[in-house]
Amino acid sequence: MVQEYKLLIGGESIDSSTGETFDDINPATLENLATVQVAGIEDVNRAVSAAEAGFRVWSEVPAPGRADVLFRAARILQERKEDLAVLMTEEMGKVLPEARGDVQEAIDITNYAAGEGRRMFGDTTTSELKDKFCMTVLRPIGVVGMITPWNFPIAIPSWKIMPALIAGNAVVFKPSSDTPLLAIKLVEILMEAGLPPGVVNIVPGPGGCVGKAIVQHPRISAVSFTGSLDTGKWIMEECAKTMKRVSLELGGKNPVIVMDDADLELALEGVLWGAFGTTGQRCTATSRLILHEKIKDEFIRRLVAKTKYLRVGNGLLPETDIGPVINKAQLDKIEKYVRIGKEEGATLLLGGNRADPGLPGYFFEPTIFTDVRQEMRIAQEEIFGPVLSIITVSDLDEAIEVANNTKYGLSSAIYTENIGNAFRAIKKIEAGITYVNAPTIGAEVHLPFGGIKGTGNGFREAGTEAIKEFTEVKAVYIDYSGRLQKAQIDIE
Ligand code: UN1
Repeated sequence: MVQEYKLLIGGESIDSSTGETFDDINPATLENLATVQVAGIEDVNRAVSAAEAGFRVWSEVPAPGRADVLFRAARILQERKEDLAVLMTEEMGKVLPEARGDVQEAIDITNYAAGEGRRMFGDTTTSELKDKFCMTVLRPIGVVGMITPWNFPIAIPSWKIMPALIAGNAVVFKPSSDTPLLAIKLVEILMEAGLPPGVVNIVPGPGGCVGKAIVQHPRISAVSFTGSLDTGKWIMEECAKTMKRVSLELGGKNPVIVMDDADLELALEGVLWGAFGTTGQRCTATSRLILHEKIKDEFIRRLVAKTKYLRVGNGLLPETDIGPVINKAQLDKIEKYVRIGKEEGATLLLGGNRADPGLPGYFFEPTIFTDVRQEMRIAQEEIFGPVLSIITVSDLDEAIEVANNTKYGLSSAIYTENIGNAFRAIKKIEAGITYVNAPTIGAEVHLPFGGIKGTGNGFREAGTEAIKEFTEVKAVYIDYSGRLQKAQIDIE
């Protein structure tokens, strides 16, 4: 018997108004893990009302008290890490060690955000007038809408929810329909840790209905979204109509530059992990390899040899390196890009086909194209699968020019043993993240995460920046002179 999950609104599991459900499918085995009720517009309204009630209670809890709830939640996440990781591999497909990493990232951001409960500093500063005190304080925004993807089923919701909570906000949360279970487990853990009812509410369902209702809701004050550039643009336009704050994280076309002075073995390991880890389904995945011409032939030969050893299969098996892609639509999209790459004249060096590990799920071979020119679609568009495009350059300036020739700007990396090259890349690459001698994936939770150009709209997640994402700053002036003092006029 497959379990049916209801909506979580006002601290209770309640039936949706639509009477519809969707299946939660294991992408490796195509087994149905659960059915989940689909929320409707009426349910989003109910969730917003519950969140408003939750906000009134939660925003009055002193921040260190809010932190206690988060610290407890982090402990429960830690206790259930293995169970959650196994469930994640079943629900989303990533290999078990990576699923453990995803849960660990949630634990880390929960602890980090909880720590902010005793920080969340404002500034004190001087005044141009006598006996006047000036400072800033942070206030919560109110009810925040969150729309999250499937590729980090617990880490990305945690990046958004935990900082929002420590700052005193309430949440209406639409998880990806590919990974609703991990989202539900996360919110259940928060409630078990003592989160008052209504502070986080879950409304699963399609973006076109539930996501839209969140984005357009007049009583939601901010939206935080991770997903595609097109959807992000639409959300930003819609949020303008109700003057919502919106923070966007919209993917990338992340380059790694390998210079002729690089430690090639180190670079090989980094490229393999960056391109094919998580089956290439990270916003930060390495999708363009920019190779210095002097080491090109040798590097490609060694890369192809190593990639051939990667085993595609069920992420629960210890021998698997690459799990399935998330669903049929994604598999079709990857196939389409392989076709496009061939038509554009790139050379398919390896892979390019569906893989068959003896399971009915959605598997694709690790795929490498070379002779890629920077204007080709496979060098410009986000594929979100195990496909790597190699572009050859003759020096660092050209490498940086190629790296920057994209509408995105999330992650980037350079492999070099030359400190000058490293610093020039740090200075010139247009991206929110640059790694030196490390792959494009692997951001840590206490640093800001996000990007420029088509990747985002200026906000950053994680780190202290996350507090800015979910707070309003107020300037406070306290005049204790006992008389009217006019700024800009009564100055001495
Ligand atoms: C994402 O792919 O959207 O830096 C997030 C990384 C992970 C997070 C990726 N810590 O690759």
